[in-house]
Amino acid sequence: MKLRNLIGAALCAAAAFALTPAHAQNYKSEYKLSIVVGTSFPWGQGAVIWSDLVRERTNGRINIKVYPGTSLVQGDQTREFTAIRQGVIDMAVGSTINWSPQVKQLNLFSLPFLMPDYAAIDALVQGDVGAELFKVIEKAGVVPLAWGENGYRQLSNSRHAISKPEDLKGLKLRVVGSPLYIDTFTALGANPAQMSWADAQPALASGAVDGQENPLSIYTGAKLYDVAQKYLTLWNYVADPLVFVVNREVWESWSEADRKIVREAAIEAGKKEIAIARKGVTPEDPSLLKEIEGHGVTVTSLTEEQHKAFVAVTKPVYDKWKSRVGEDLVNMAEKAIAARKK
Ligand code: X2X
Repeated sequence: MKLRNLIGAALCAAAAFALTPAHAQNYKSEYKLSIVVGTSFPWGQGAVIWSDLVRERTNGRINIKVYPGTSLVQGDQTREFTAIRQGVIDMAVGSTINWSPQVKQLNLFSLPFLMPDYAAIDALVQGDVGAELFKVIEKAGVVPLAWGENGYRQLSNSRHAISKPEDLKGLKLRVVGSPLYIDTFTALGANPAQMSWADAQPALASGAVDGQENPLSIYTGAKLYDVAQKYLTLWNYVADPLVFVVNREVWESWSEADRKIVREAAIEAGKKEIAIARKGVTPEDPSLLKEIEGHGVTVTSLTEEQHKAFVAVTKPVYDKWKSRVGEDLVNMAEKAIAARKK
């Protein structure tokens, strides 16, 4: 009787072992996914969609937890890429701006007035330029899977309406962590200060800085109109795509089948996230702009002449950074934009 029980237990254990894929032993119980903003923002929603799809389709083998506020690097978003490479962060949906200190080619999207419309952004990320940048990211030690979008970055401030470069004179503006932004705003006569998003919000609230630049989804999501940011200029001067990535060792620890699931889920989540990010900010659907105006914000759109003035003043910055980003890559981007389907 005893012996039979023992044999039965041994058989059960053997069966259970056979059912457990060999690789599952190397899987972590949780994968940490980093984002800068909260999960209510389009960016955060993209991360949640990705995580949920992966958990569902792997039957929980790959269990992702989203960490907002770049908390895994104490809010210092310019250290995020290094932390992914080193394995402090397993996965991320990250902005090209925040990773550009380590991957200089990602400054491409921050070249002032490179991308005139959404079709131009699409022509870059969904075309040869996007593929080339994925090679660069891969070479830097991180596995890129899909593109998303933070969005066109618009200018807000607490002082006055801005419709020409002279209006920026002396304004203290918070910018993100790429030296290209310091160059752009210095050329415009402003006084740019580099700080993390975590530090930016109290700095705006206290009036330590006069203004900032961010996509409208971030402006409204963070309620910047409540911290005196009552003047908003729509100038579409740059847009930052997001990239869905995985740490290389983590990627290699997964089975072929699971990698396919994670990649496909990233592409699906990226597409959905881009649609969410573009909602309410187009001429066809200006609902978000209407909401902003409802908060007593003065929204300034530029005439063609006014737009040209900003392009002219920032042209030397474009030229300087064209060579830093890489002439060949920027030429490829300019060609792709010229040939885009509108
Ligand atoms: O810090 C910013 O401005 C933000 C949230 O847009 C990025 O992470 C690039």
